[in-house]
Amino acid sequence: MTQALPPGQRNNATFPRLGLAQFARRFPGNTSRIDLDIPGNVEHPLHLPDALAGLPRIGQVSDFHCVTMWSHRSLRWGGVRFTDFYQRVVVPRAGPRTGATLVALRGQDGARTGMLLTDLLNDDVLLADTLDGKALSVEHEAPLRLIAPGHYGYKSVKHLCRIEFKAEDSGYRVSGFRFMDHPRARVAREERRRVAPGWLLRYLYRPLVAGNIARFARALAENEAIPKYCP
Ligand SMILES: Nc1nc2c(c(=O)[nH]1)N[C@H]1C(S)=C(S)[C@@H](COP(=O)(O)O)O[C@H]1N2
Ligand SMILES: [Mo]
Repeated sequence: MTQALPPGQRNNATFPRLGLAQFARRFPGNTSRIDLDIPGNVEHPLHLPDALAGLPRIGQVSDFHCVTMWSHRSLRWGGVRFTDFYQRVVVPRAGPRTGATLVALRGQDGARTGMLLTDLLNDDVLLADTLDGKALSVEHEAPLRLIAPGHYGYKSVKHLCRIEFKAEDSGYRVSGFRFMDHPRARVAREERRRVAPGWLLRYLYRPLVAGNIARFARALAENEAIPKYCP
């Protein structure tokens, strides 16, 4: 659902490609088939080719909030609710062990973060494979991304390829510095990072955004200029 802008956020007319600088030039190797690995604290680790096949699909309009202060409103995603994927695939087939309530997420570009299972089971958290009715592009997330609208954008892992279940006290590795990842990162509470109050970080991020957006756009344009040979 589209709502008023949360604290500290500003409206951004476009939806730029973005992330930590080290991911600007990393692109997913597989953009056609949705393959997911489900390892960790489960009875049966799974490798799922075509992981969303047969699951109920939904469309959702939601706002996207990057921790560096910009928000883009009313994105039209399509995909499968994480909670449906969890109840219909993970529980019966992987069998998460008692206490596996932390989830480490990984993208094909190597990006990593984690979320609490209870946050992932919110109704508005999606495994999204379409935007505006079209298959996801390399620009934004192909072939699959997480969408967690109530959490800062760095939880919405692009090119999602691994969902690992862990015990809550075991922690997870993050991209970049640990202090830059908040375990929950709820937008409404301005949980931008693990340290420092969210409002203080506003002044740190604001000057960095334009340069980072330009870096990601340049990397994408250069990647698109490379001829791709199909066997
Ligand atoms: N795999 C991966 N996921 C990622 C990132 C990334 O660099 N790699 N960046 C995160 C950040 S900081 C943001 S704001 C959003 C940006 O998504 P977009 O490029 O589709 O706008 O993706 C998030 N998920
Ligand atoms: Mo971000």
